[in-house]
Amino acid sequence: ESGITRPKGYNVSFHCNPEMEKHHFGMTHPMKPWRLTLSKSLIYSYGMSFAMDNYISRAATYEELASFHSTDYLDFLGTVLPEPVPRDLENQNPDLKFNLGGSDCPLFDGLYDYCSMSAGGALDAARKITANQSDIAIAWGGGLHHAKRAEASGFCYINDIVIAILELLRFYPRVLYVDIDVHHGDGVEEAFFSTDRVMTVSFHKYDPNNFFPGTGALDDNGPKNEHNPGAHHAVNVPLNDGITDEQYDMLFNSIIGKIVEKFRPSAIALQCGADSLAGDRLGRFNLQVQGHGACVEFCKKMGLPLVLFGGGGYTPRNVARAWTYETSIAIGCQDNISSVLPQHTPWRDQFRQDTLFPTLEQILGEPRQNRNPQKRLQEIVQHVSEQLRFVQA
Ligand code: V1P
Ligand code: CA
Ligand code: ZN
Repeated sequence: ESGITRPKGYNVSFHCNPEMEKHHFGMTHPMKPWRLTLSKSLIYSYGMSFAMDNYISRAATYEELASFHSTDYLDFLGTVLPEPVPRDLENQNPDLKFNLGGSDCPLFDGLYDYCSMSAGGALDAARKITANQSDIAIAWGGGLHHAKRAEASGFCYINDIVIAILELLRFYPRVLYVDIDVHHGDGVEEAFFSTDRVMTVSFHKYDPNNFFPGTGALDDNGPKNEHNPGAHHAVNVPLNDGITDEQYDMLFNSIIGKIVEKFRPSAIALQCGADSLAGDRLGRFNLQVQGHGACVEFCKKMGLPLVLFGGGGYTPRNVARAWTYETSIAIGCQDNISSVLPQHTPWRDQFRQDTLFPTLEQILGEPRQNRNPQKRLQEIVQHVSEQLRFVQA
């Protein structure tokens, strides 16, 4: 009835955990796990579950988390209790252990469960890929790219992406990591700084003084000292406010195209942080659902095993639109779904407009000024091309 059919000989798996979505970071915190429920309900309303293998993912085990994280950190994460009084930005605790308990990474009820469920979904997705049972595996509950080996950072406690890529590396010689969250994918970049088996690419808003996390300059390409094989294997695409679909598409296709040609990855891990969309509560770009989705489409066209992760995204209605459209691209039904939201969509009023593709005007009223001159974007492409001369498959 919906016109959504299962693609023949092509498998998409969808990994989620409804328990994860029930956790709360605190009233004023921008990260809302509920956006996953909203996304899923839109995806199901379109009938897409009939065209994928749907899995309730398990929680990752302690041992699985320890494939990347230090046991000191995991032990502390497993025992900390929620704070009686939530902190605000002015009320920072000076003796935070592992950066836990500040305003960015608060201690909330069920924190350890939330983290292990996020990582469990990402790992399940990676394992469906390595078992050759999925061509694309989707884990919208993952994508928490800032977490470090022994430190929480920027709403991220456990780096599910690093854990999933480590799993991919057991089967594939080279993995390409691509990150379209508006923030720099610093945790994933750092985790693979000393290997040439993972190339990391992050597109992000860059302003060392005024935008989190402040890293990811164009010439930060991995430590070049001590014959590090990982040198030149970190690509950073620093951008300014207001970048548009057209510009982003040009950059993405040209950069990822060149990298796939040179690095010859055996699989792609794509972090689809939806805070790069126009109208995001924390983001600064002018991307629309179409432009964000074009990145997923481009990666799919490379014809390699693909894992899709979530990530940031602080205006839930836009997050749900983007991840729904991107799920349809994974299945290959993007041209068959209606741009009008299904009549029976739960929380339909949350979406304000009844379209999957609101215009910039509908999203923002006045679009954000574009501070990305074409000349600068050309320089970025040029820098990456030169960097790739040091990279070989
Ligand atoms: O700017 C900062 C820190 C706090 N200052 C000491 C510097 N933190 C940011 C963190 C953004 C994290 C993004 C995560 C992701 O990449 C992946 C899931 O999307 C921050 C911001 C901001 N506007 O950048 N924290 C908060 N806002 C915040 C606001 C209200 C309550 C708690 C945190
Ligand atoms: Ca990014
Ligand atoms: Zn982000």
